[in-house]
Amino acid sequence: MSRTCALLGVPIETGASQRGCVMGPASLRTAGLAEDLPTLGWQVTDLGDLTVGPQAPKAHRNPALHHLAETSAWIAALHRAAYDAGKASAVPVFMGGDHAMAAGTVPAMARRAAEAGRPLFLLWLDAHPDLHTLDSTESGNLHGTPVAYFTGQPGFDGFPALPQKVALENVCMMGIRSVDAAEKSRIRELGITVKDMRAIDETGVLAPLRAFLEKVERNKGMLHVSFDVDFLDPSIAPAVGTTVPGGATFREAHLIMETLCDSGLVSSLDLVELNPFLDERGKTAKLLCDLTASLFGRRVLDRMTRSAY
Ligand code: 6HN
Ligand code: MN
Ligand code: MN
Ligand code: MN
Repeated sequence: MSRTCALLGVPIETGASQRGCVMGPASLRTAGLAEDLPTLGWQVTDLGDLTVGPQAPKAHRNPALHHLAETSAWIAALHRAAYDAGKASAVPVFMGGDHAMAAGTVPAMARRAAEAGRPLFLLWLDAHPDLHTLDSTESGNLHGTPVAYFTGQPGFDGFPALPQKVALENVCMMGIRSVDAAEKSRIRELGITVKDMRAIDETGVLAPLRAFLEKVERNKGMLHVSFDVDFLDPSIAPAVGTTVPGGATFREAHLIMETLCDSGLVSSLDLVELNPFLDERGKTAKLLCDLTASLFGRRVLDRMTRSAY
């Protein structure tokens, strides 16, 4: 694989309840993301930030929804820009921005995979399953909806037409610990693989991750990783508007990234929900850069790869 990586900034914050994610890409750049990866042998191109202009409001029967028109415009713009970023490099990295952006990046990566004749698999690292529809969300925050959208659930009139859906059986969620009632029944009905924090407490992160990676490999899949800052414990990653106690530790998160790197399977990455307004001296941005470096090959000591996972 040619070791090329493209960074695309996606300063969307209309899907969240608190403002600040608009500064996420700038904070990741300031923390040194584009400088870290070349030291690991990657050729990095920064594609700059995507922009979306003002939108006329869109009405919806769910009165809780806010910023539907703007968020929908971001998603449509991302369907194109993320797909192009995937053409420009082996591994595009989408620097968010709130998690509504996954409704743009994931279908674009699914389309890219389909054109290569391969299925797209998705590793969702998050405290939340983000499985609401436009009707079931009570907060009205659209960052709580992307997974239901890109797996093709009904209830998304108001979002752009889905270019390519992701098969439910190709999704694996880890770190989940805050699930709304409508999401809980949807997980049960759809049969999505969800390794909640209790499961991780019981088995550690490696066993479920290896099982998932073996499935990706068996199916010759491409793998998109969607990393929500709130996957991490708030004590190490305070810069997110939706902190939930009991998240992944520093070493659990690095071990996931190191194991993903060894697999050689990751073909795209979202870094989402970083809210620099809530950070403490850049510590969360720096941690995200270090985790990304682990994913792109930083090691304490050299190791055998591939066979090791
Ligand atoms: N995220 N389930 C909650 C809601 O408002 O619908 C939280 C969503 C969090 C969104 O993790 O990107
Ligand atoms: Mn999320
Ligand atoms: Mn979350
Ligand atoms: Mn909710």
